[in-house]
Amino acid sequence: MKLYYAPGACSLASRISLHEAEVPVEFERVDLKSKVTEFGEEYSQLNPKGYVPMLVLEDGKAITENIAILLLIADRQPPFEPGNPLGRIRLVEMLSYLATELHPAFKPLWHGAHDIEKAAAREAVTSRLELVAEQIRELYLFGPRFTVADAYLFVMLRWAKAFGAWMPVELLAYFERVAERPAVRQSLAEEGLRGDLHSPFFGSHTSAQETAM
Ligand SMILES: N[C@@H](CCC(=O)N[C@@H](CS)C(=O)NCC(=O)O)C(=O)O
Repeated sequence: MKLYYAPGACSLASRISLHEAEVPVEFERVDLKSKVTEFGEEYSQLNPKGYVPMLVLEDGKAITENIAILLLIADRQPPFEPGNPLGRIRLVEMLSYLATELHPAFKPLWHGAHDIEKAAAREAVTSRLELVAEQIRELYLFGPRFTVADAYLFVMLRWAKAFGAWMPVELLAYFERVAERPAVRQSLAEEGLRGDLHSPFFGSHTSAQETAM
C-alpha cells in the first residue's frame, strides 16, 4: 500500500490509523501547491481530484476521500462494536460529521480569508467541536477503543489549536491522551510535526500548504 500525504494535512489521520492497525505501508509526500510528489510524479495525473489523502492498495487500485480510506482501514481491524447492529453506522455517522461539517469549517482559516471570515470560521469550528466533545465516552469517541474517527478528530484539533479556535477543556485532555499513543507519536515524527498542544503551528507548515488546504 502507498499513502499520498501532505505533512499535517487530513492525510495524517490515515497514517495514524494505518500504524494503529499495523498495516505495512509506504508514503509519498505531495506538494499541495505544485501538485508534484517528492519523487517528481505529477499528482494530478495520479489523482485528478488533486488533494490528499489517496491510498493505493496492493493491487494498484486507488481510494480517495477520508471517509472511504478510514473505513477501509477500520475494516482491516477487529470488528467495531461487534454485537451492536448500529456500531459501524455510528462510526460512519461520526466520520461523516468530521468530514462534511468540521473539516470544511476550517477552509477560511487555511485560505487567508478576511479577518471577519476567519473569526466566523473559528466560531463555526468551536460550535462543531462542542458537539463532538459531548460524544467522548471514557477515553475516546466510542469509549475505551481508539478508532479511525479519533485519528481524524486529533488532526483537526491540531488545526484548531494552531488557528486559535477555542475548544472545550475535555477536548484538551482528550488531545493529550491521543498524542501519547505510540502510533500517533510515530506518525507525528514521520511528518516532522510536534505533538504538544502549545506549538502554534505545524512543524512542517509552509505558506504553500496554507494556500492549498
Ligand atoms: N473531500 C476530501 C477533502 C480532502 C482535503 O480537503 N484535503 C486537503 C488537505 S486536508 C487537500 O489536499 N487540499 C489541497 C487541495 O484541495 O488542493 C476528503 O474528505 O478526502
